[in-house]
Amino acid sequence: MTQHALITGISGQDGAYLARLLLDKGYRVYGLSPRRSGDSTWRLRALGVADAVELVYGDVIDLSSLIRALEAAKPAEVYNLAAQSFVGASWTEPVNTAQVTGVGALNVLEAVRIVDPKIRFYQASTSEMFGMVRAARQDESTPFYPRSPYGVAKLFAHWATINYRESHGMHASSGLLFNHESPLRGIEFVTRKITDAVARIKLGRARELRLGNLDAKRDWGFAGDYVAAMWHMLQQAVPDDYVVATGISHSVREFCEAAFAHVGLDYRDHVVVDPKFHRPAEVDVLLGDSSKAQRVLGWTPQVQFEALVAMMVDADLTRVGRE
Ligand code: GDR
Repeated sequence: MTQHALITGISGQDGAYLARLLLDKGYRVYGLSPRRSGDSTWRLRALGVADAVELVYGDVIDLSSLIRALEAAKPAEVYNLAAQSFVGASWTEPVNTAQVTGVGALNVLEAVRIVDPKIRFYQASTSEMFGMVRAARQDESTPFYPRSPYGVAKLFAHWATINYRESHGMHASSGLLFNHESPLRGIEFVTRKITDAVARIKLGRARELRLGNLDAKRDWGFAGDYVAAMWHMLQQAVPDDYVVATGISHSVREFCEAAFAHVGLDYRDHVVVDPKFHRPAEVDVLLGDSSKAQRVLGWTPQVQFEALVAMMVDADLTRVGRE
């Protein structure tokens, strides 16, 4: 029998990679689609899966729409990837972030409990919950200290997931994913902002790149690798929480250095620090320990930092070149 899966946030970077992975495994894939204007399927098209995915109407802030979507899709697995996911924007829209990123996850859990509590559930938790880090390397036992309205909302969703597991016996798991990037990353995130600018500068369409804190360090992996960890979590006999990371961190400055160097440029000639991009509270450094995911799920990251930077710069050179 064909397994059905429902992905919320299917129009995002992870939604597209996860849809492709599940389709390759023979799933019938449904994507929750809120009725908003704008092209929401370009990432699915980029991966060649737009026609294979069935979109069902629903919005994570509307419980009744979720119940209807679950009744229509009849999934065995639900992946909750929907969120207001840009940390920087969460200070200007904290209430919307709390509703979509926090209460939205609770709505999906509640819809699953009402429609069929045997449906397996995945919650997209995040390294942002570690915030002002309490340990040099963060693993599943590291205490949380979120530093943004986004991190606070994600923490609510994370504990709601654990609470539904413990209260209702649901197969609900959380992936504490560290930053994961790809050519499908939104332009508002620092890695894509950099690689897009590198392409524009290289091709003579721009001269400078304005950034905020160059000293922030992140543990950057490849989104295509990380969605496999999500799937593995839902194949386990028991639900649990897992850190997913590469175990290596680099500064924003190092990302700039590598991206500009890839096209023979020196980032110091083009990057300008602009206080406008500084955040009211910063997460200075994140470094994940994914030993548990490696041991239990058999998951390991495949794409290393340098290859990731090169992949993103090359994709943007092609994209900007076509414009
Ligand atoms: P992050 O990603 O906040 O870690 O969350 P982002 O790429 O936005 O920022 C990373 C770091 O770069 C610094 N920075 C800038 N960031 C942006 N966006 N724009 C700039 O101009 C700039 N200059 C410096 C930031 O201050 C920060 O320290 C991402 C999101 O995908 C979350 O949804 C996800 O949960 C986490 O990763 C894991």
